[in-house]
Amino acid sequence: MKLYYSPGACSLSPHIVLRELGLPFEPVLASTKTHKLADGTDYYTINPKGYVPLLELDDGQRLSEGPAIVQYLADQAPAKGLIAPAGTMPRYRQIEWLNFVSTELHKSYSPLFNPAMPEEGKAVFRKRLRGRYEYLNQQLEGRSFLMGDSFSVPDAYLFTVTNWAKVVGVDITDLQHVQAFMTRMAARPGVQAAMKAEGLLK
Ligand SMILES: N[C@@H](CCC(=O)N[C@@H](CS)C(=O)NCC(=O)O)C(=O)O
Repeated sequence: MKLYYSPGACSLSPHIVLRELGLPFEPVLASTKTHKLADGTDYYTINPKGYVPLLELDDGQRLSEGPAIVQYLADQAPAKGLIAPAGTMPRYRQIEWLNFVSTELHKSYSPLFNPAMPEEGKAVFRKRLRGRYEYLNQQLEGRSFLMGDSFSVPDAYLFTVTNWAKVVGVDITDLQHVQAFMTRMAARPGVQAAMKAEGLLK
């Protein structure tokens, strides 16, 4: 498999999942700024949507959208326990979290990275994110991970987007359960391996 990624972008989430699962894959850098690969290939010819992540399977099929990719990956190695079996209530809870991270967090961060967004607009999204993190802080009280005691795919996605808070000025430093979650995640070997491979850690 190939994972098209950009350092520190939302593609870090499937990257973490691949490392946690120990599946063989080739990381391929795709710039979110130039939309080109290192060899100059136009990334739009690979993913017409132009964004990362994109997973290319061994049979050549290409799968986009982070929440779909992490579920696909975790389903390849069910014994690792990163996703609940399809049709069970825990699976729907994981999809519920993936959707929350995607639509309530990830896509509220996006305007904060957009130089065309005026400061007043950014303030609206910072406030919105702060509210979502206050909810998350309550949810994480007494839990190591989103699903309870064990790490699963929505945790990789939550960790990935929450790393952006300090970059774009969303102050969540006082939310102790969110901070404890981030510390716990950062200590995982799979997370460290993905971050090192992306040049985010020495
Ligand atoms: N709906 C997509 C969104 C992915 C996305 O927002 N990717 C960003 C990086 S975090 C990107 O590649 N932006 C560059 C672009 O849109 O051209 C998903 O959930 O996978």
